[in-house]
Amino acid sequence: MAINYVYQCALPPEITLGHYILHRLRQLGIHTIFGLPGEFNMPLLDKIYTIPQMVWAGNTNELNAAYAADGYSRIKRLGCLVTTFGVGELSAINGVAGSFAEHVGLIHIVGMPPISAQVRQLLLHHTLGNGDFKVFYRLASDVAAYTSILNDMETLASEVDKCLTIAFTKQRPVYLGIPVNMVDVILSSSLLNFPLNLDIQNRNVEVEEEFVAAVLSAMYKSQNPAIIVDACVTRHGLIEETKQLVERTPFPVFCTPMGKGALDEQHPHFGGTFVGSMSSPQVREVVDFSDFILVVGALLSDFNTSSFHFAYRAKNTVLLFSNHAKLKNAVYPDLELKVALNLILARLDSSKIRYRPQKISDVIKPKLRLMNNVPLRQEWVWSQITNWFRAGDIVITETGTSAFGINQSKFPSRTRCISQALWGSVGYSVGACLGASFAAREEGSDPRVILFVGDGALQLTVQEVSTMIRWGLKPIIFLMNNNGYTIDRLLHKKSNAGYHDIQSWDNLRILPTFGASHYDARKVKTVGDFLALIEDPKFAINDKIKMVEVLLPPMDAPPALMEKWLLTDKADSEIDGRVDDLHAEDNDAFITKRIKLNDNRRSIVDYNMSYDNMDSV
Ligand SMILES: Cc1ncc(C[n+]2csc(CCOP(=O)(O)OP(=O)(O)O)c2C)c(N)n1
Ligand SMILES: [Mg+2]
Repeated sequence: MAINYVYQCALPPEITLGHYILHRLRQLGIHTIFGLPGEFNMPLLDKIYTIPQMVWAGNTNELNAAYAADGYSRIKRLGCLVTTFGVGELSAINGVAGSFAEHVGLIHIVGMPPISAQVRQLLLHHTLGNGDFKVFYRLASDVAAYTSILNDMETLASEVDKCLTIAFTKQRPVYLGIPVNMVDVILSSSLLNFPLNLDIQNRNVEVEEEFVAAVLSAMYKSQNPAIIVDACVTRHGLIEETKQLVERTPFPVFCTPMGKGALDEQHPHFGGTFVGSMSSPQVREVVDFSDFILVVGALLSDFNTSSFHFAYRAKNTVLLFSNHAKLKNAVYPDLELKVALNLILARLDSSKIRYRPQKISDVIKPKLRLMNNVPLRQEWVWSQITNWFRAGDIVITETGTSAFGINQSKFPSRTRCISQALWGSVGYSVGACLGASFAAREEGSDPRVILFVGDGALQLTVQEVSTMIRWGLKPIIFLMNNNGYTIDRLLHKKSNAGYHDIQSWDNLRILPTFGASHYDARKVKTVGDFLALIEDPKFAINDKIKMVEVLLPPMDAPPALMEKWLLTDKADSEIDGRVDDLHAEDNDAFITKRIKLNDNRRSIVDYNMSYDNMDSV
């Protein structure tokens, strides 16, 4: 159906290809574009400034730009990254691969040398000097759902439309190369009056109906059902549909770490976070003994499942992946998540469900009140911060201990969560925080963007804090300072190895160093400091950029990670017998861990993690 976009925007009858691309992005609600300029993309960038609402973010490097576009996309369902040929695009490729792995919609536009230079195989700068202008395009193709170079005059507009449609509907990166001489080719603006068709194509209705009938029949019969919500629900914008599923079935529902933010965790059916064998006993009790499990938006990565340690007893497991589905052993290729979920809702007759709800135990442990002078520890910090979150927040965590800590929290309704748990590229969260902050600002309600980043991770991508300041963005950054790479210290037994150390920075000076004049920077060391912080109503307002340096012990981690450490050590000790004494006691408020190693190269770790001054309220 035609719309009157050209009239609304007072566009001339003819526009350039560059304008066409940017207007298409604008029609999808994409107003911020990330990347760096280069001579092969500047004619395109010039046009951004001519279109109302469009913003060129201008990042400090292409890797951060890719992370930012990914973070933006996780809120808006599409991100746009523009880089220059060779040097720019290769710097971005780690971030783009992350978007590919994690099903994030991204359009990566690469400004290429003019076609004439390519045909003559000139030894241009940014080439490998061998006349091969397609080498980077080929490299990109393994981490893209679709790749295209705009060099055919006949198909320019349709090719742009195809790229955007695939990126949006498949939620994967698409690579779009534009030779610089093509950017000003003239097109009819009336093409913009025909909106992109974002409906799922090539559906097989018979197969879909057969699948959904089988799913529902298993669901109706089930005595011990469970629903697990995973990462791809948010990617495909299916939060509302998932909510309906939760409302219309009485089943207990769980999220995976990557699915956090896709569910209303305050809903009475919410049972907690499912992390395979690392889940809490209450969660395992339900999930491990289910006879019907429906995983919505499945990604099932190692981190989501505690390295694939999950013991569904389900006779009937239904996995709704992004672009296909699985029922028991049968695979339904090309059955899109959106289609499958909507059809389940359309055909669901709740009166046929046999299961009668049982009480779900609360996942959050009671608050612990500690003496004010007690030094901070992760378990306590994460249990407190959960009470500080509020509806609408966008919470971002980094690969490292914070990705585990966040699973301890129970979010208020409508909290959104960003983490890159599958790809796990350290430093991602800082770029993603920039992207999410732009997306948040575009929402109008200006939700809080809260970042938890490790001291190690920050050092990889810290420059992007400067872009936040440049644009007056106001994230609240918790810098978890534990003197280096704690997660690696725990997961690898050589906890004292020098390669886990980092240069310590004067972190409170980061914001002013990057030019912030209106900011809040503080350090918290003790329980008292932290309580004062989260009880301060002024601190809770996102009126300026804030950084809180949270000082934590180098060998401390959230309980789930400590348990993983313990399990790994135990397994290792069984293999090589080098651990003389491994002993752990664990109750709610007290963990003691003692490890003696008989390897002379390592010092004895005698690590007592108990809180001496702890008393429960
Ligand atoms: C790009 C990249 N390089 C290296 C790694 C390996 N790695 C995983 S976690 C980590 C350290 C994170 O340290 P920090 O941010 O301080 O978090 P902590 O665990 O101390 O809370 C490293 C280096 C990675 N995942 N990604
Ligand atoms: Mg650290």
